[in-house]
Amino acid sequence: MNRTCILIGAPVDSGQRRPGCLMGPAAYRVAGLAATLQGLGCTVQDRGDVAPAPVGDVSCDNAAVHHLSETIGWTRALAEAGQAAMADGMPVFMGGDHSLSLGSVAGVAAHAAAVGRPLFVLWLDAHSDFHTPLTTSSGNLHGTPMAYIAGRAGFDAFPPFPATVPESHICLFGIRSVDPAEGAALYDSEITVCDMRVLDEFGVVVPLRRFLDRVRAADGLLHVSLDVDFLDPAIAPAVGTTVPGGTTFREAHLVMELLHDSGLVTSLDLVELNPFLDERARTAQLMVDLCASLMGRKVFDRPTRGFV
Ligand code: B3U
Ligand code: MN
Ligand code: MN
Repeated sequence: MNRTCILIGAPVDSGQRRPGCLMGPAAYRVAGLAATLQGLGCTVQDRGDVAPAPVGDVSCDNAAVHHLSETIGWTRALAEAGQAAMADGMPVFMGGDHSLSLGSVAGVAAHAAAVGRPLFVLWLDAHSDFHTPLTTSSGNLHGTPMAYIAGRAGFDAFPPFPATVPESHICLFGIRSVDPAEGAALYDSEITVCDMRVLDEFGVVVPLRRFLDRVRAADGLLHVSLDVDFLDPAIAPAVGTTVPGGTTFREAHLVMELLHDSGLVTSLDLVELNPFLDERARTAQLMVDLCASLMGRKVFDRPTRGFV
């Protein structure tokens, strides 16, 4: 794993209707993300906050969609910042709502194509975010990035996605809220869906290792997109769209620890934190601690004896 972390602030609030995610990057900085990563031996570069590229008026055939131009502006700017950061280390996109991944993953995909390596995406989320701008009924574009990444039609107003990620390279993990239009499209796809039923039955370890084995076998790059609502709302209240039955504190840390051990992660999104809804910054702190587990924080660092 590249131990130069490039922090990119993405104060995106245009992908949903509850203001507050724009405070996310500031919350991560105040919660000490940079110092935490440095404490683990990482080199950290904070590139400050990205601003959306100017985009004129754009429309689409679904009247429910809101803030389309602004979201396209973020997509352009974040794709550029993301591609540049990939050349220098491991970008950590501090969101911002999940529409930021329209740009972050576009940038990462452009880099992957340029270096000739396949890109894999692990989506840690309660939601599948598999709407297109034409199928969303909420009109919230944070429900669309996975469809953009997978190359679904309906994104005519957006920059063409640089290199579509094959469905077999995508794993949705922790899913427990899928709208009918998303479900129908997902059903017909090759995307791996580890919903909560799967995680309840098999735990997080077996399904995650299976996916990571595929990434390793293909010598792939791995982008991880961590939505706060992957976590159970009882431990992570600072999110606009809480869905009960999420992953526990220990499951979430174990996922991060397994990702660390794999050494495969090359970029990361931290999305949907709404600090205005937090309780004494506990969600921001938990997200920082999960990043620490991803970058190798261990409770007790000695080879396990007798258990594995
Ligand atoms: N699928 C719903 C709900 C949703 C998606 N992502 C979040 N919420 N965070 C929608 O509005 O597209
Ligand atoms: Mn999401
Ligand atoms: Mn979500």
